[in-house]
Amino acid sequence: MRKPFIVANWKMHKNVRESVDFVNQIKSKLPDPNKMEVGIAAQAFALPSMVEAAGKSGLKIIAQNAAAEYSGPYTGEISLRGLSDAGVSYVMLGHIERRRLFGETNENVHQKVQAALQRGVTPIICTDETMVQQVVNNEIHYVFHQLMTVLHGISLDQIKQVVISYEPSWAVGAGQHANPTLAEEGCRLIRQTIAEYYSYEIADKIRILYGGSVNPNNIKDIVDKPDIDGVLIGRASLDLDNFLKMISNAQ
Ligand code: 3PY
Repeated sequence: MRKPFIVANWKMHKNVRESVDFVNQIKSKLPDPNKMEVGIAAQAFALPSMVEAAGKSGLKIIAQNAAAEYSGPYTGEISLRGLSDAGVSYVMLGHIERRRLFGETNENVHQKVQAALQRGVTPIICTDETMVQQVVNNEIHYVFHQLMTVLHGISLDQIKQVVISYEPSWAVGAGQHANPTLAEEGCRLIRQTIAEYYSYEIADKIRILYGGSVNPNNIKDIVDKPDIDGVLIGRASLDLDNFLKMISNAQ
């Protein structure tokens, strides 16, 4: 059984106080951690205080990015060593906004994934595609290519540890709509890719999340799809009551 994973992606929102307050308020209201995992991807400066506030509640504190390099002259980068020392358990890598706005390539993401695995921080590998690629050109190879470049050289033992997300650009951002059927198609394609490249057994165990315009009204339809094991939630996760409602609706 793949345990559902509900992840808030706060992007560049909330300061340390707001982030810690949120953790303090949510930590006693989490679902049974044996049945569902909940995480928050927050800004790097807030992560250590959030880890401390989360304590043993089971809430996962997640970084939104990290550098591939261990340490050195990389001004402004976030080190995996620092994240690991701070008790951060997951790191999102290759989010569509990192790729589109900051020019991250599949090769960059590949190096970061390898570095995260070496440092013991579990990568949430983000893949994406555009509406044109998905619907008009029927380019099913786009996500396949993206995934294969990122996973190149990742061993059987390592792949078991990763989480993958599928965030089509046609659903990410303000005013867009999620389409549970297309979301399932994308996640199924990713699972098939893992099955062909690794094995059916691994594909059956790996968690694949969907991200893009998830809200309290559509979350149940999305997580009920057979190949979708959870969600990444943008804007709708910033408000505590809304996020709690989504966690409850997803169960
Ligand atoms: C969104 O839903 O906007 C996201 O980017 C989730 O990661």
